[in-house]
Amino acid sequence: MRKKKNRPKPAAPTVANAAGTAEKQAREGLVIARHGAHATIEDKEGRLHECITRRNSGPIVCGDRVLWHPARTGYGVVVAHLPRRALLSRPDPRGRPRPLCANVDHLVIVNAPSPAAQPPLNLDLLDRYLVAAELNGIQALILVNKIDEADEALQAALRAALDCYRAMDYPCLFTSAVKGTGMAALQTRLGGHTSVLVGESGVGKSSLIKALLPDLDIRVGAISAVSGKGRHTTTTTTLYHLPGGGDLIDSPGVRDFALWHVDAAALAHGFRDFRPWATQCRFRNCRHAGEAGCAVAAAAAQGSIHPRRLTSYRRILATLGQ
Ligand SMILES: Nc1nc2c(ncn2[C@@H]2O[C@H](COP(=O)(O)OP(=O)(O)OP(=O)(O)O)[C@@H](O)[C@H]2O)c(=O)[nH]1
Ligand SMILES: [Mg+2]
Ligand SMILES: [Zn+2]
Repeated sequence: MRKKKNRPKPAAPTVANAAGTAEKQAREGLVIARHGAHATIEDKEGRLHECITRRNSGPIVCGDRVLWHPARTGYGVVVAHLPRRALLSRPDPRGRPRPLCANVDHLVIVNAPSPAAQPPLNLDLLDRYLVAAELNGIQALILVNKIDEADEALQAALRAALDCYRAMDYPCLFTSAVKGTGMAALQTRLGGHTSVLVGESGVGKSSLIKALLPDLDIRVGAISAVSGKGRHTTTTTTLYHLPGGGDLIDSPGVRDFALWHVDAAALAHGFRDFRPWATQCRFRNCRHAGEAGCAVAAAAAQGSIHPRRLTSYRRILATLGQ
């Protein structure tokens, strides 16, 4: 109660979706997890509260700053979310866009080596996440986990596959969540920001969180206790505070990440390596899909753009609007 007095009241115009005047007494909180119509809210003192979300509050997602009312008994109520820096969405199993998390600065795209594949990484999925990061103004970090499972030759192949991304100034990290390799470098990268781990199921996102958070079990236990859900947090997108500063969001793995609501021009803009060339195409509305005088295709032909990136772009382009 002592701190309540000092807490600045949110000014009405900054409150998105605020309904009615009851919001005046509302407190500010952070959405730690969202599950169905419920959300786990962390208050300013770090205590967790299980809340229901109002229908008219709009989508409330992990990482949202919200206004909420504590409960006299039972559940608290989330009444509105505060303005967001970024809202990251991805399709649900039926292909409908679903907001995943808000206010993230970094998208950590986690991959694991696939020794039998050529290249030994899921670069198509990586390219799609990179476009999402570019279009949302979020920084991307490319992470290859399970490096302990890769022999020398495979590690060389992984480095080669990522060469063109490093040349585009995307940071690339190799880690082993089980052996601890690269974890200090990862911690340094994540400090002071809010980041979200994305990638296919089983690449080790939750294991990375466990490696970074020594007291994770206590935290998971606390979240489970208020939400009444089990300990398998990977079905629910959940935010964790890192001991060295910064927040890290764990999300359930998905096999695919489709880009929708994006047109050809936006998609091309999401390919950072195309930008110096895309303005030099003969036609201003060039889709870089085989048109005459395409400077992007010419750059790919002479090696200034990695040919695989153009193939990847065209593959995504063919799926837009589907
Ligand atoms: N060898 C090795 N195994 C790992 C590493 N990281 C994770 N694993 C194993 O990979 C399996 C999947 O790890 P999770 O952390 O659950 O993967 P996830 O990405 O969270 O998966 P979803 O929650 O389904 O999206 C587990 O059996 C882990 O022990 C690693 O660095 N090296
Ligand atoms: Mg997981
Ligand atoms: Zn072009």
